[in-house]
Amino acid sequence: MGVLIVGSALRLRARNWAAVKMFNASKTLHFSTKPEIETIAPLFQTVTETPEPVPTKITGTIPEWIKGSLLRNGPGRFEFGNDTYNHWFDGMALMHRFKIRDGSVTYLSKFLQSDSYKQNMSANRIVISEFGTLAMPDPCKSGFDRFMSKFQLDSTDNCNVNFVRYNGDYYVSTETNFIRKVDPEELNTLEKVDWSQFIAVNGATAHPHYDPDGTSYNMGNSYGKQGTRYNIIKVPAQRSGSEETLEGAQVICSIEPQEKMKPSYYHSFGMTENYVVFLEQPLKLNILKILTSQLQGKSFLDCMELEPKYNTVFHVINKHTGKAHTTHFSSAPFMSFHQINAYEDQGCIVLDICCQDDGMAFDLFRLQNLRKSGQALKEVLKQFSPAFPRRYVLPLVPGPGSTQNVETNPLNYSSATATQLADGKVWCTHENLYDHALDSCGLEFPQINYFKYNTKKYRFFYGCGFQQLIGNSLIKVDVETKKAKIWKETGFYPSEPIFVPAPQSAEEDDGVILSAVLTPHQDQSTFLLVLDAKDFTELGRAEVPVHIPYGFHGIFVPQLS
Ligand SMILES: *[C@@H]1O[C@H](CO)[C@@H](O)[C@H](O)[C@H]1NC(C)=O
Ligand SMILES: *[C@@H]1O[C@H](CO)[C@@H](O)[C@H](O)[C@H]1NC(C)=O
Ligand SMILES: CC(=O)N[C@H]1CO[C@H](CO)[C@@H](O)[C@@H]1O
Ligand SMILES: [Fe+2]
Repeated sequence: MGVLIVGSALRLRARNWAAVKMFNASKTLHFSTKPEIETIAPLFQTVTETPEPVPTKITGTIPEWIKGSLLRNGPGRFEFGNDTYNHWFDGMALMHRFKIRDGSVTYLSKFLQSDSYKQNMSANRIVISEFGTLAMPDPCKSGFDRFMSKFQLDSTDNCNVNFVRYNGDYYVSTETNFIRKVDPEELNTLEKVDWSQFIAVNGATAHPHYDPDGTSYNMGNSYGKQGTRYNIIKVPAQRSGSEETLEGAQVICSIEPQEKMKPSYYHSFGMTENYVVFLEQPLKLNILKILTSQLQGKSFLDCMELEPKYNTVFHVINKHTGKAHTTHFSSAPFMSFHQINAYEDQGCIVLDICCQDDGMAFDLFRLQNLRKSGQALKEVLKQFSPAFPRRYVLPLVPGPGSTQNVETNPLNYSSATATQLADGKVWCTHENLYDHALDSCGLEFPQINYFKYNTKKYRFFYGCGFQQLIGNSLIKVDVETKKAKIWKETGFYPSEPIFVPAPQSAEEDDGVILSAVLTPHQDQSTFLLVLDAKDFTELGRAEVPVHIPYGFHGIFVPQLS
């Protein structure tokens, strides 16, 4: 099997950019041994919404104790009139609800009524720039003026990435300064909220973290007079009764980028009980290019650059004091979109993340690539390098000062290294959190038993195996044994797995995994899959009578009554 041949080459895993080349070469081999690759184009086509709940056909059993809704977000419309978006990330936000009760499931979906969506609808063309698509410029304002006030030229409120919580309220989010409040029951669009009206940031990630009491943490850039800063944001668990959205939001720490005009792109960050861990990675936003982008006809995507001359730097910030830890931690350059979990143990931070040695992934996800078939699709797939789960260990207690290099990782269960160099800086190498089963697909969209094990020492994470640009398997990994359990069905593409704990669950993996499983085949059905999280066997599925485009992230909202 081609997969196994590639396997051994991948074990060498890229520690530097030279190794990446080898890695790509080996993948060519892998795909050329496969006979046919099916097109996933139908998973990137515009659909109509299903605003009234529709019943689903159940096979097997959906446990009666599951009470609540799986809410998912992702693009659902890719053109207006004769204008089409260029990039998958640009599609108009379509929100999905799989409501589970008494062993049955209903489905509904609604387009986010964002200003971006409504303006397009009425103009019948694309009027708001999205990530990879630049709308025609408004000649009345110079790009520079707008940039200084709002960073993005025409900042979008097309919040198509995730569902998030601030102050106890639900929002949908992308990465701009705008988030949209939504009603998690009916998926109606509520207030448009601008981060920059509350604190000095010009955006925030779609992956906040939550303390057990509901306090939210996030990160966002600011582009003020002092130059670019990375900021750590904290939002209280509840509003004090006032109607003000984002009430009490504050910036608890501001970090200066390595290079002022080239801050790094980041999509998420790590959080332990007491610290935030921020990866400053070599995927950079070129501010000068952004400033002149309208003149040059470039979108935000075109202003991102991979700069492998920079190492990846780990910033550790105390959540309570807002102070940065004094040790300088870095590693060979890599990129990460999603962190898996992070915790403190024996004076160290253990950081588990999905890592990529090739930062060009964004470009691959242009719609024209995703909609290819046959040989043309094979050519695109050759450029795709999966993300792999890795562990880094950052010891917070400095080692003894020495003129020699000293190994400072005290954890006997991790082969990650943290070498204190003569200048006091710490150089990190990772431990792989996977065995051969993941060699050909890697793992993305990582999830854990979040509310019990986030910031805690834990054993299991879940995710999608990515083999054809999108997830085509579901995976459970045991971080102690590195063994994986895999669910896969030919012709079906599962989305991000969400763990829902069983009532009074004692063990970490006592619960179910929910995943919306999609198909490009018109004669087959989308379904909500329910797996036993322990052994990864199917408990049941609910077939949905409509086709759904491939999306990003979601959450499970328990039913309160
Ligand atoms: C789309 O393009 C066609 C052909 O050029 C043109 O006739 C039509 O008016 C255009 N539609 C819109 C909504 O601009
Ligand atoms: C690893 O360290 C822990 C804590 O220090 C200790 O309890 C355990 O016995 C050690 N295990 C091995 C295999 O050395
Ligand atoms: C492509 C498309 O559906 N365009 C719509 C945009 O909005 C106008 C006005 O609401 C509609 O007439 C178009 O059909
Ligand atoms: Fe994400």
